[in-house]
Amino acid sequence: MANIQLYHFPGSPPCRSVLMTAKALGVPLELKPLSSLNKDHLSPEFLKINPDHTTPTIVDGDFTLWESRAIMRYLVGKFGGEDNSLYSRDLQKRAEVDRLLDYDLGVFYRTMLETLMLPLRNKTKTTKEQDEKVIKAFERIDTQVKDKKFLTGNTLTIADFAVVVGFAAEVLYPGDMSKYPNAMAWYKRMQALPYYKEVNQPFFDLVENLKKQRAETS
Ligand SMILES: N[C@@H](CCC(=O)N[C@@H](CS)C(=O)NCC(=O)O)C(=O)O
Repeated sequence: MANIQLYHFPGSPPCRSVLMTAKALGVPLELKPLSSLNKDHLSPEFLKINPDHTTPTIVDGDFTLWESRAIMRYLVGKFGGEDNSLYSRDLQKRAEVDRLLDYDLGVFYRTMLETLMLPLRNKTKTTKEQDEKVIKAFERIDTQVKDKKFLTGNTLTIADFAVVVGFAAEVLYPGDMSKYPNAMAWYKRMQALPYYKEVNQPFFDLVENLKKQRAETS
């Protein structure tokens, strides 16, 4: 059986959550890196695959799927066996994971993107309202992992993968992360996963490059 192909921007947060899911499941993916700089995602070939032109996108034979959270669910469903704690079949456990995935899509990731990542890329300043949002988002995660190893309990789930890729933008946060000790303990646990560094390093390399560029032009 041919490997699933993953179209990705190296370092991209939603691509990293999919890559960590594949690693956790031991599923090899055929990586198809795209360059956002060269606008590969807007090429006629890629638009035929994904008219929304977003990465991550997977191609599994004649089936194509995009949206990172949908891809994570698909991979666990396809390769996770009878019941996999990454996305349990238990209705309530699954509902809790879904709640966090929805919160991440609607609030958390968006806050990290708009308040920490995009200002670095676009060389813009954040508003007071955005600064308040980011504090609330960190507080939310801190409360969520209080007395737990992972976001929904003591087992790792795809919600942890979804949230941690946005949380990693804390490296850009000028405030004091020691105010969120539960969240930071969880983040350390995530960083200790055997595949964490390999998958996430390209993001930190991108951040370093952008910081350098910003320093040179300011
Ligand atoms: N909600 C989507 C977001 C995907 C997304 O916006 N990916 C960015 C890269 S981080 C992208 O492909 N941007 C190019 C574009 O939207 O044209 C997901 O989780 O997969």
